[in-house]
Amino acid sequence: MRRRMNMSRASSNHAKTDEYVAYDVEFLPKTGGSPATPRSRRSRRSKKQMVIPSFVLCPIPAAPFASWNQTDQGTLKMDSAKTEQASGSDPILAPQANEASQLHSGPCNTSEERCKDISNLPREKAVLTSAPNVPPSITRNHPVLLEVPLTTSTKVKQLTSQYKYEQWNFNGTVPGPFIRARVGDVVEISLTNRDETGNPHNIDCHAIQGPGGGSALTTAEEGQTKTARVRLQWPGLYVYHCAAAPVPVHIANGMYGLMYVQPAEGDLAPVDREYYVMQSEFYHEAPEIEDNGKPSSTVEFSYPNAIREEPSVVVFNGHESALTRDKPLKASVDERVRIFFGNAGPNLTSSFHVIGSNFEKVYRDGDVVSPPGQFASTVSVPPGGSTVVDMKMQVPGTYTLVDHAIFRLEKGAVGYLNVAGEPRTDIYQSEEPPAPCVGCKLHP
Ligand SMILES: [Cu+2]
Repeated sequence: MRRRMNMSRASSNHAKTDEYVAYDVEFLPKTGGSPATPRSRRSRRSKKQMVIPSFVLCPIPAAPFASWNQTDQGTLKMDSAKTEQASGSDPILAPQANEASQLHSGPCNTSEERCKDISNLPREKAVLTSAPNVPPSITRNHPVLLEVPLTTSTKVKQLTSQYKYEQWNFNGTVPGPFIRARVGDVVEISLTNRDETGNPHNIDCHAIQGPGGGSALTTAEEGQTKTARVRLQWPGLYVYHCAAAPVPVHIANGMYGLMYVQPAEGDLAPVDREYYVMQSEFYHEAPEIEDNGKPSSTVEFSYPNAIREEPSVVVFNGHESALTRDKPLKASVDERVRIFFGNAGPNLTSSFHVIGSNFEKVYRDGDVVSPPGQFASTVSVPPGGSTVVDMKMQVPGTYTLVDHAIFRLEKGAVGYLNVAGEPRTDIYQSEEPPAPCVGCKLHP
């Protein structure tokens, strides 16, 4: 079943009808089933019926490259025949003069000329890494057209030691790939939707300036590829996520990742190791009882639990054992470790802490321009937010990544950083050998 809904009629706040375009309500299932898990194969088997409130529909106007003029009534009206030239930018954060000349090699007064200008940039393929790995620092001193191919699909993964869950993903992983770029780059995002359940997907990146953060340009139906070019103007660590309707469901199912935009000049000081860690929650129903009378090993998304903000699972890097059994972080004594940390939420604020260490530097909110905080122990990271922390590892052993809202440990929010090296009895000693408590998840 395919229905179109005019958003101006969907909300009483939108009095006029011609300022908003029609939207496909693609999440509605073809043949009954749960609207909260659109066109999911598992959802079609579910007996539960859920209703999505109208506020989760995506209110993002289309055609963001066109001009939008304010009417006498104060609403926005699209004028596709006109575009405006970019206004002046901050000389500290923007590309330097020689780089700017590469971006704008001549008069650039129309959209067509600006596009031509972008196409003159040298092309480069982005190095994309899956968590916990981070692409190497960018050393070039000029902007490029940076190719970022993204593919969306679904995959049933072992979410906890008990349950599997069908995650929705970018490039086959949750979280999606770490994207590293540089201020001045024009990122060419090509989003190919290979989700066989029929859901549309897109990308809203918090580094992107423009309506919807790129989502209106990249919404791709099953089998489609959508391409957008976006100029990165400001440095920082930014969350990206899918923003196809219903947005909360796409995020809750795993569609998010991080983009780090290096400053054009003066990137963060080099460290020995850089890691990518992303916290998120999953909301699932109790397992259904199979025909054999046993509970299913696969659980399904729970809209009621999500709207009550009561997650079943809180994890780092997409599943319970991502940073414990599967791939603990590693370092050696005297090394500096940097963690690019993101919180996808969708609901909980993280109190990120590494037990036994201390953040020698903390770039709060992913702000790498302001002076960092120093020697902080716990940093608050909201949903959709990020932070960068640097640690100097001094004593060998296992350090534990947690959300210091510590009961979340029982929901899976734990990761390990194993540090090798010689003991440092000058700063950490006892006459007794270390004796971690039995069964402790925090101090293995
Ligand atoms: Cu999506």
